[in-house]
Amino acid sequence: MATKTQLTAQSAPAFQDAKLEPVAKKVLAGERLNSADGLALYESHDLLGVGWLANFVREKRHGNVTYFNVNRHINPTNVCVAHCKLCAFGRSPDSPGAYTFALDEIWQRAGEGAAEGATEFHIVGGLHPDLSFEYYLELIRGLKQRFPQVHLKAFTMVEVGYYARISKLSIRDTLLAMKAAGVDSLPGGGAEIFHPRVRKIICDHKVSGQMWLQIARTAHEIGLRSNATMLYGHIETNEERVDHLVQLRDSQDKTHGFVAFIPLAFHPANTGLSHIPSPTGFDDLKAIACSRLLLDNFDHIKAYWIMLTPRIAQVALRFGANDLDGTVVEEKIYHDAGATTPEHMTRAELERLIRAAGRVPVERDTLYNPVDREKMPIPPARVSSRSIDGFIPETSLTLNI
Ligand code: V47
Repeated sequence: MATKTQLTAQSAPAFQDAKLEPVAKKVLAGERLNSADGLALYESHDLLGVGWLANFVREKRHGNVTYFNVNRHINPTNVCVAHCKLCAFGRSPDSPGAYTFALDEIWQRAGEGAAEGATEFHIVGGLHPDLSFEYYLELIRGLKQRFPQVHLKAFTMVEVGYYARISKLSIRDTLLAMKAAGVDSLPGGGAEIFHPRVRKIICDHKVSGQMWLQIARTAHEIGLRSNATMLYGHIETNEERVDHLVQLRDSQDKTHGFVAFIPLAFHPANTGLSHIPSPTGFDDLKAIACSRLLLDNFDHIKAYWIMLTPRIAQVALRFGANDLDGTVVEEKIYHDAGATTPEHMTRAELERLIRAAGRVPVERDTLYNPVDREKMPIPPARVSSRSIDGFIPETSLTLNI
């Protein structure tokens, strides 16, 4: 059963870490934190103290409500010219395991998602050297035509930057063409850590941090909202994490275009950084809590269960997160990097995790409008009835390019 929200400034705990006291004062007074406060939070070992503060802010904003969505991830290709050290998903065109889906195959996979009641397709892929911008626009047009009821959250700022380059269009015109084709919003990937020192090592050939922010700003200006992420737990310092969050917050002050923030835990297996140990549970909960506290102008902080594990993601619902993300189905980016979580969670499983944390599950669409299944064309009984055990991968209709 969901507990009543009861955190008040008066019920603040005595912090084990005295450095948290001045930060707590600001949080309880609703004041904005500065970079030094952010650093104090990241450097503190008083995880329960940091978590209490994040939960205080979370409950003030959302009470007990916790969101999830019914979505499907689609990765059109894993062929990628960027060769980022952080990534285990991208392949050279002739490498074993390289794939590129034909458009028909993408639409067929999407059709299965739509039949299961997905309200969102989350579409990201590699930077393919031979696919034209027109392929991606056709992909989107085809999805919109076939599944007009499904929100298309497609292509990261990194992909947008690449399409602009190959099509010789400005960023704005690239985004306008995507929007005209049917893109509804953009996912938050590719942000990694904005600081150039880190980017040079983990993703040297990606757009710069400043370019990522500029593309997001342009998307927001033309009416496309987006998410934002931060990849943590590799070579970045606490200062660089705080810098990343503060830059996102500054950008949000200007556009108010970011919908949700998702801290992404680095998975080192099969990457060029496989010698780095995975982030710990402590790191994961700290990442959720610090983002909730520093990003005071972001409504939603997602605990993405695929990368956190369902157990940590559930606990994160009391450390600042108010969303578990979705049913997903077929996740490749983390699983190529050694994730051992399932690739699919049913709606019932997500609701159970949320309820067991004393929260109230609310199904949402991509923009956090509550979903009323009774009013949808898909009968509620069909929604996500398959569990991971019953999941049957389709035969591959891979296009060789
Ligand atoms: O951009 C790549 C990251 C991102 C690894 O917007 C890795 O709703 C960990 O952005 N270990 C893609 N992370 C995932 C993403 C996302 C996920 C869920 C929801 C949303 C949203 C966005 O994954 C990439 C990169 O930052 N990534 N490789 C790795 N080895």
